[in-house]
Amino acid sequence: MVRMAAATFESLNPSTGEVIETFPRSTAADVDRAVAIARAAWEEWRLVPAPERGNILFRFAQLLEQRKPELSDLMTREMGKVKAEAGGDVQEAIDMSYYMGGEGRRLFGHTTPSELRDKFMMSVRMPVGVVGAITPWNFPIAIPAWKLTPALVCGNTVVLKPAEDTPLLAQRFVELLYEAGLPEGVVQIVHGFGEEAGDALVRHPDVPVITFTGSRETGVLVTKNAADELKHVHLELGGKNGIIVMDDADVDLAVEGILWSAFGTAGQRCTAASRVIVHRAVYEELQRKLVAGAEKMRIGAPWEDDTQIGPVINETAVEKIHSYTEIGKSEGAKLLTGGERVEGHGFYYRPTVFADVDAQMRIAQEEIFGPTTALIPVDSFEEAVYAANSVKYGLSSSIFTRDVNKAFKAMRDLQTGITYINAGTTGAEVHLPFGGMKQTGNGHREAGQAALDVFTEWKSVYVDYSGKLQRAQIDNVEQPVSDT
Ligand code: UN1
Repeated sequence: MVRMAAATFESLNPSTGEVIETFPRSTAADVDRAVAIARAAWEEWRLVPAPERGNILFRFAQLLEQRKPELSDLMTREMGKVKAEAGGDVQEAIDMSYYMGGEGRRLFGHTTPSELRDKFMMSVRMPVGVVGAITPWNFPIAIPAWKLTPALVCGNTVVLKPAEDTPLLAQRFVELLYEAGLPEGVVQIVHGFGEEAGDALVRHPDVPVITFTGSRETGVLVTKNAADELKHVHLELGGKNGIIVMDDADVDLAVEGILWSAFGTAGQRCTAASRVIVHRAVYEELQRKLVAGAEKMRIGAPWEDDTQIGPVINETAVEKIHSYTEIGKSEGAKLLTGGERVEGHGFYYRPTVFADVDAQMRIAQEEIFGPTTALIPVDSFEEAVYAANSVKYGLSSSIFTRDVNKAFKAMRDLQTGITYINAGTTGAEVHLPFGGMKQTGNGHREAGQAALDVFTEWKSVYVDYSGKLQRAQIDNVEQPVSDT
């Protein structure tokens, strides 16, 4: 573990503002040391049989299961997620660790016949080297698992730079990996800030893979700064996810889905429903029920059993969310409820609903990352799909309808990496690809089999056992007869 930096920073409890723990602020020199250790460890780790690497992940999953109560409790304090959701976050890491542990006995490649006699062909996945993983605070256990477990089972070593808001959870995560039997040096952690430790990792010549989850703006910087070394860059960026509610929808079910997707995790999911595109035939009814539901949600300390909405991550987040309330008002949208911080300790913001929003307004275009959602009225299915697609992001989408034809058209036409039918925009499971189209990413996916592509290089192997030189594309093809 790299703990050599002189400067420090504090991790705060977002409900109270109290200091949880002080962490070293890693520098470029710390990153250098961490990479050197991970690079040296790679020489041996890449040779450990993949099923053995998978067994370590199974033990890690078991340890996460045992420690789920204490990790969830710590998450309510360091990140502010409410209890049930904190449990879900840890569970997602457990699921992913079991899933990727199983990959140790798969990691399938292909075999295929050769065009030549007595020749064998196959493709295999090879580890790439040291992976630089930069993770966000909003899923402080799940997302490190999404990135580290596939990286490790594929035979890579890792330098992890967790978000500066949740360093203690990341530290615990890495400790548990070692407790599970990970050999020394295979995972290194550096702490601190993107401009310092993060950037040093992104530019480091001995880190051929960068996996980053965070904002679109930082994703662009990561891409540029990794370009000189032509790294593999995997990006999981923002969303402006829309729920479509059609005139034939079960409105009560839709309202439940919206409340959960828009205000769960205080709206701080990249999959959060920050837009609701509503057919005018149900617009009044939906507004009424949604506002009633939002105003009933219990705001409070996240570690208390009945709290539904906890704090947002820090003061900067409260200010950003509130600035969008002001933007929405100035754009002429109608504030139905919320729109203010909760007075007292901590970083709390009320669930906020804007109505009469035009799809082009800034509150309908830009990622707010807080408990704010925008209702956009439409007159038809076609208009709804057009509005849903009118953003630069493409992570998640959903439609509430009882019409199977509309459901299938939506599955085809919504330009997002994830589409839900009759459910909100959140709740992805670990064994399907997770990620977005358009500017939510750069074409890669986490989770499921797709994640393996980020952390491996394909190698194609040809074995000729004919005992003679055989030239593909030539010796087995009849040559044209020349006239001369
Ligand atoms: C994120 O917000 O970065 O589908 C991830 C979901 C969760 C993961 C969200 N399983 O909402």
